[in-house]
Amino acid sequence: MSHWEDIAARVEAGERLSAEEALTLWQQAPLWRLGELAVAKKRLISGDKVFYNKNFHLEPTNTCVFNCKFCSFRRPKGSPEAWDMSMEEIEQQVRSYEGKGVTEVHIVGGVHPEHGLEYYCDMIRRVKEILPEVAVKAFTAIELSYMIRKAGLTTEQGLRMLIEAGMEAIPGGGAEIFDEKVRAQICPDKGSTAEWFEVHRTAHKLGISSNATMLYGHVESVEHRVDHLMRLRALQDETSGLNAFIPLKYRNFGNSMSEIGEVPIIDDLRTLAMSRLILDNVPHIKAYWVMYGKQTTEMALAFGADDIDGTIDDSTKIYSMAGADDQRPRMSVEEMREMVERAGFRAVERDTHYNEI
Ligand code: V47
Repeated sequence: MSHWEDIAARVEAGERLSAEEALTLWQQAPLWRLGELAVAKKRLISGDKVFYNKNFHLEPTNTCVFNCKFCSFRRPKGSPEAWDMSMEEIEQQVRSYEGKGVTEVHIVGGVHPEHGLEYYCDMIRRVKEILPEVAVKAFTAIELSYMIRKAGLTTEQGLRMLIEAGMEAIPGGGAEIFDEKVRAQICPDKGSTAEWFEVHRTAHKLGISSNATMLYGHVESVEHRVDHLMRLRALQDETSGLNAFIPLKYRNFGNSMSEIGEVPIIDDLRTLAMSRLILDNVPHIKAYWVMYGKQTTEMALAFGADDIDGTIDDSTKIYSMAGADDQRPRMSVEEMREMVERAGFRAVERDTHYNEI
């Protein structure tokens, strides 16, 4: 097997990493060298730009038919901490963003046992009625697969209905770790890896772009992370439909895997850099500030990330419930711009499709 320095030189020459080479680089190269390689790759794609957007999340329910061990957000139906927003409550939240200049609403929640596809189409239509200029990036592949299957439709038929209602993009959640054995350990009853790929592949075929995530830092090995990224690279070779990849660090507060602890920041930075290097065909690597916290996000910009996500405006609870630093996450445009500029890049506002605003 080659030494990591030979592999690094080949990456610099523009060669694609094999799984074996990626593993060697991940495990053996010093952190500074991974940062150097990843920033060089990032600069070929997005130059000196780092993107942010003006967005908010809508989390209609935290009741879920699945019981993932890493999840701190889910509450069983009937629990005093469970919620299931009415359409009026949803409309009220959406109306509070009228005139605020947001360009995206990210809708995800638990997979509710009772709601059907029509309900979700209606939700999207109502959002679009209030904020017609805002892009709806909605539902993880796992939510989509469940609601479409329940309606007795094929993935293509179900996605067509949601697109018709106004869905414009699909977020990256639900990917967790694609290795089936690890998935069986951390989320045994959840929708499968095959379902995740079926939804994203079909969406891309219908002209809908999507993101992809990876939940790391729990029971998986570096080999599993490389495998996850390789599967995404193969999908992207086939469809070119992925906009961004988002590594999600396992946060351990308030869930049934808490005893595992959290990985150190060095692991976060190596994972970001290696994601950039392996996914040579995915344009954007997002350092989701809500999950990392602001300080790690700033560091992430020296390891190949070119997106920090958005204003959020205290509209998501997934990470605050899992122990993230910001219990009421929000960032002003000025704060995001300063963060990017302090790291030596140029802050650029983008829309959901990475058009510059
Ligand atoms: O799929 C749940 C993760 C995801 C925990 O596409 C956890 O732009 C860490 O996918 N520790 C949902 N992670 C969030 C998501 C996302 C976030 C931001 C932007 C985008 C995008 C997508 O959150 C889940 C799961 O992997 N998650 N619990 C936890 N304790």
